[in-house]
Amino acid sequence: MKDQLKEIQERFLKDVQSVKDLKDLDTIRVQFLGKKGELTAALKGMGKLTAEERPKIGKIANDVRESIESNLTAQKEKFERIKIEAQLSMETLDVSLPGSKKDLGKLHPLTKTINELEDIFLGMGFSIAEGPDIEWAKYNFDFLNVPKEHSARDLQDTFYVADEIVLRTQTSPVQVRVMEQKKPPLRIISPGRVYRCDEIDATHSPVFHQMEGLVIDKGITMSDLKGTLDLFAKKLFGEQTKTKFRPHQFYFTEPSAEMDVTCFKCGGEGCRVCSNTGWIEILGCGMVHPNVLRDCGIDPEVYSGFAFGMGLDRIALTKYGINDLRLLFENDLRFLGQF
Ligand code: 2NM
Repeated sequence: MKDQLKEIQERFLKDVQSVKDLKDLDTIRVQFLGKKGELTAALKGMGKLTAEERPKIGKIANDVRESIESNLTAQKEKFERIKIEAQLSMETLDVSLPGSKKDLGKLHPLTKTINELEDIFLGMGFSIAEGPDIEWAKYNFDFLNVPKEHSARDLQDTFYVADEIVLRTQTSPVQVRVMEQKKPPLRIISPGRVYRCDEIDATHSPVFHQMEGLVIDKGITMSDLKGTLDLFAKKLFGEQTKTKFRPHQFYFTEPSAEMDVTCFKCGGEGCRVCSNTGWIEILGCGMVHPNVLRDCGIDPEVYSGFAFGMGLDRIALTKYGINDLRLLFENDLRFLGQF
């Protein structure tokens, strides 16, 4: 029986050499140590031994079992290490390889323009006011001193949603709403989308963007208007920029003017950007009409104010040297990615 045990141990040592992986190893474990394994089968013969032989053979059997078990454990650790090493070498990161490029998002030139103008006016103490795109006709026209017979109110020029409801044609109704709700002093700008019945071409779109501004306090004069807007022009186009105010007419302001700035490209010499005039028209402005103040609940005997409005799309086109308004709305990333 002693020989039988030795033979099992030797055969195990020989067989285990051909084991190639953890699965083979488990098969061989079951074959030698399992319930129906070779060692178990051999030990069944123990009953036939004499009392003298039994402890000796028992010890040998235990030694054989322990030697097989420790061998199996060592093999198991070896195969697990090999597996991990193979995995590590496969998953090695080569930091010298070029990375995979990600496309970064960019701000739309119009958004950049709006942000820049907002920053300038926030820096001068203005706050931003917003209101609905779908607006009461009375806020869009009546409160702004636009007479009933004015052509701007026509179906030809304005999108009507219902009888007395329009898509706002300017952002002035936002300012009317603020004047109604808040007491002066007021210093606000209202950027936003506006709508007019226009055919689309290089300079027109039925949807475009405006920013209007309003300042109301005791003792506000045309000099405040000119000083504020001249400073704005210098911040937007550079210190060297000069401004020029030409008389104009709006229903909601009196007197009214349009402001031109010297061309930021040629400095006034005349070039493609300014159509050889040396000047670029930027905005309309004026002193808020007493009728507008009164209708909005502000006493024109106590308060006065100035207002202005500008087309953001046109300013974006000028600033970024774009020659067609439609490019701003077509969302072609090959175009928008350039700015
Ligand atoms: C412009 C030109 C001149 C203007 C007037 C007002 C209000 F509400 F105070 F009457 N808001 N915006 C205004 C004045 C707008 O846009 C070319």
